[in-house]
Amino acid sequence: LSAAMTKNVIEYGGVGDSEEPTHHDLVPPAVPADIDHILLQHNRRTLEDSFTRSVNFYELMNQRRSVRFFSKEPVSEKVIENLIRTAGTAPSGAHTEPWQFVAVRDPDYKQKIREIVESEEEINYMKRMGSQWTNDLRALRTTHIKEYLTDAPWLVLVFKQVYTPLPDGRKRNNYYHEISTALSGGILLAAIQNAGLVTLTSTPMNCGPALKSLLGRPAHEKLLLLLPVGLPSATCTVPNIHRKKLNEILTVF
Ligand code: IYR
Repeated sequence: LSAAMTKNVIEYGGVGDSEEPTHHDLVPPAVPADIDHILLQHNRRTLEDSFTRSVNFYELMNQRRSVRFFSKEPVSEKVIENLIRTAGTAPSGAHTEPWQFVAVRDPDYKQKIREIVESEEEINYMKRMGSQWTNDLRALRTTHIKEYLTDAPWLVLVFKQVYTPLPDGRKRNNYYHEISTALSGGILLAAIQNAGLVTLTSTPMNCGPALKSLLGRPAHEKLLLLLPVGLPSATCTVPNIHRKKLNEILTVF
């Protein structure tokens, strides 16, 4: 994310009135101002190779489905580490890298997460979502019961860091923390698909505070996504839905 972000400099001062923030008021940036610039590493592809790779990647990603029925088969921690490394390659506002991933394999933690999510989702379905929303979801056949939360070998929780606390007690504002972390989530979905694994992009409503406290996450983090990661169960089904055609999603000038 490189677009104009300079306007926020003023917000640091916190001195109000017409006083300009001084250098003394500025918290240090995530990247030091005197960092050197180096030559870009770039693998140039032939036009043919570029085309082939674009088709192949599309075909891989077009097979991604949101999966709600998981096998209990394990997935190695090394694979999870590589998926998170990949998610961490996402671009971020001012290179603040405002994300934190919590990977849960421990069955007791998974059980507690399931209890928190199911009890909130029961209220979501009964009261908070309302009849329009629950009706819009009927085709998906979802309910507040979430067996995948204890069946999947891993639950990956994606937290966005709204600010970064500095050792001196001040806070560094994380520009675009939501979209930066959402982009890392998208890259994580691609990495999961590429590894031959499946996930469900879930955003548990009203569960953030209880899950944060269960996992001991600090005040500056907010839960963005909860992804069960693993393999589909032998009897896994998905709704027979289709994607929009290219001409419905692309306009070219
Ligand atoms: N969070 C609930 C409900 C739900 C909401 C949407 I939007 C979905 O696309 C699917 C489900 C649940 O996980 O069941």
